[in-house]
Amino acid sequence: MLQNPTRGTAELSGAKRYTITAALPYTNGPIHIGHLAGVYVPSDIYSRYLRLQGRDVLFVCGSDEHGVAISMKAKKEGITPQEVIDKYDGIIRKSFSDFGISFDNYSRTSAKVHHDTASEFFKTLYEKGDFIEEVTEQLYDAKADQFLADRFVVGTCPKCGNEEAYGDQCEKCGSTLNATDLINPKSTITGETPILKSTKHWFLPLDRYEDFLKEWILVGHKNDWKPNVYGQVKSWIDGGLEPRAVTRDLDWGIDVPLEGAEGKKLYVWFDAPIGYISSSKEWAAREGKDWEPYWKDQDTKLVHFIGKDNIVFHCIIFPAMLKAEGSYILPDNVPANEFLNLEGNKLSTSKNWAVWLHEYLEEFPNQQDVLRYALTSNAPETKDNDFTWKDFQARNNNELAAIFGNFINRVVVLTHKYYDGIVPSPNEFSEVDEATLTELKAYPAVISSSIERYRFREALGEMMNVARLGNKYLADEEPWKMVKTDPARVQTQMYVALQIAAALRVLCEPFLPFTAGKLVETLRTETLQCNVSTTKTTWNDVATNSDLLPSGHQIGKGEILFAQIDDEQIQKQIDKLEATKKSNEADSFVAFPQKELIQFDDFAKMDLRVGTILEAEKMPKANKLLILKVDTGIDVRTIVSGIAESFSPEDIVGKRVTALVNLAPRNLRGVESQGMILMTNNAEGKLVFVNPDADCVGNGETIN
Ligand code: B3M
Ligand code: ZN
Repeated sequence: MLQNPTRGTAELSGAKRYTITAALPYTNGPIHIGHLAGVYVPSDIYSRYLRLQGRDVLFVCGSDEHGVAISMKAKKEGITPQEVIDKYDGIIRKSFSDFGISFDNYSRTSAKVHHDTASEFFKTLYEKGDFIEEVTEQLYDAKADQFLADRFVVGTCPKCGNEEAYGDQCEKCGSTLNATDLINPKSTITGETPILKSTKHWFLPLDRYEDFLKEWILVGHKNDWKPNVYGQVKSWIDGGLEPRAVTRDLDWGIDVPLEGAEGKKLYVWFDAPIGYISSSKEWAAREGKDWEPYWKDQDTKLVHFIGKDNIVFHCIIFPAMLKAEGSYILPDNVPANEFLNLEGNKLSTSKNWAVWLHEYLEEFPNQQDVLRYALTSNAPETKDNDFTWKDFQARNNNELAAIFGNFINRVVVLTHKYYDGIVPSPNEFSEVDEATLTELKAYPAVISSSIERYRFREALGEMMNVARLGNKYLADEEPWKMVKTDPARVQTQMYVALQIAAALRVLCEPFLPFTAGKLVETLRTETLQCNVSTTKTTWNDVATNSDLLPSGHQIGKGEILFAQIDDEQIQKQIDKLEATKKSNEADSFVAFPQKELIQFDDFAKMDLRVGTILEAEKMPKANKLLILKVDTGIDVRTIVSGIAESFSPEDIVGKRVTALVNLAPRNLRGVESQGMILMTNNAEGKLVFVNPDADCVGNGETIN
């Protein structure tokens, strides 16, 4: 709750316009909650908020359709890269639009405008002499007849020891790498160890930008960039920067626009960030605007929303490219988020450990705002966080429904009950009324202050405090108790409560746009003239206008904003993940390689008998061993078997087994074991008995 209304001193920057970018998703799979929480919801909150402030905003994104991630997916699915990008570009676009991510433009890097823009950019740098052209030895897969760049090669990161680092980056420590830096590299195409082969490439000499980067980031942004971002960048700069190849020997991507570079493509991380610029150009062409001020005017504030694995590209490589080109502005901030986990494990597209947005909407139709809310409340702003279905349920039931929905519902129902839905005229305000309205007016600045410092969880909490303020006001005032005895007082109370509802409709919009839309209908605020220049109430109207819903205004009936989510719905999602976990465990089982050949005589030496387990008990002080009494058909003997972690004694008494009876006896913890029970692993990797009771019985011929 607002303790100190003066803390809402948002230092609004003096920018004339804002260019906001959200990381371009690779079109090699659909979008999941990690993407939404890390990048798209925060950037959307920020953009919507600025628009409500009346600022000039350009919010762009697009599909990242080049790079090895796409080629690999195409190989895996047996389709062309073009088919891959068309499929996922469609799915991703739909998810963004379904979740209300309010891009001004969503482009694709396969678009002509992007190929042209990226080629031009490269040529400009080339002509200015900003590249080093060099023949070097690069990793090459002789079997696949291909150079191994980026995700085509994995190996051990020389910086942190992660064994699954890619040829261009270690996702664990965030370092950028050259493929030849990897220890123990392996081709992801064939599994082969690569050889070295000479090839010509163009390198961006990052070392030449060290001084500029130090001055610009380490000095200039020491206090306003998030500590996680600043810290990472500082450690790379302090560690020394090296030239980075910006071209590749690949067959999918943008052609290197130079003579003598046939067959070579631009490195995906060279072209992808330029995608922000080409998306802006596409927008400008459609809207009849000029894109250049959004990228070149010093009065523009450029903000990149990304996940932490993209920091180096947005804080070092892209700025160095922009600086080299010379006519562009640099990002004012790069508020990268940490990662979101799911039920305690890392989100993973390949392991299907994810909540996919398109699947979520099948299970929770029209409940986009619930997910947006749950993800923002728990956003990984300063550290990795965990999404759990139980938390999601609690956020909906105990917060959205119990606080926000409950307040709006009470106000709307009572207004209809007492006044047929017409906002009553207030009488004299009490001290409580005055204090409540004053507190309400302070909230826009409080929430602004959090949003402008990229603290979206905090901002969301303050927005919910407005609903709490409303609930508390109604609970303390209890208009329902005095409506008969003091109707004049109730008019004032309901008027105050309606002002809080109208403020919420504006203040919730960045976070809960669908709910805001419903409130526009319920409160019919679009019919009001609160601000001279617009028919829509803006952010600042909440702070300055005492009469957001004037007396005499007719409101609508409304609907329940947030339905309860019951245990059964949640259990279904938990079960689904449990099933994924089981299937992953089965898939990750790797069969032992075959042992070396033996001769028939070796095999014939074994005396195998079908036996029955008569008794079984645990070996004292041994976790793995069971002592079995086995009837082998020739005698009853003791066999010690290392199966105690997979079977309990009571489950196996009476079981028929295959026993090797002529194995030399061995003493195991003081018990003589006279043979061995045959066991093996089934397809799921579980230990099973070699079962003599097969359904299929042979025809009696001897095998020889
Ligand atoms: N596609 C990486 C990613 O999805 C990349 C972002 C590009 S932003 C210019 O993590
Ligand atoms: Zn690493």
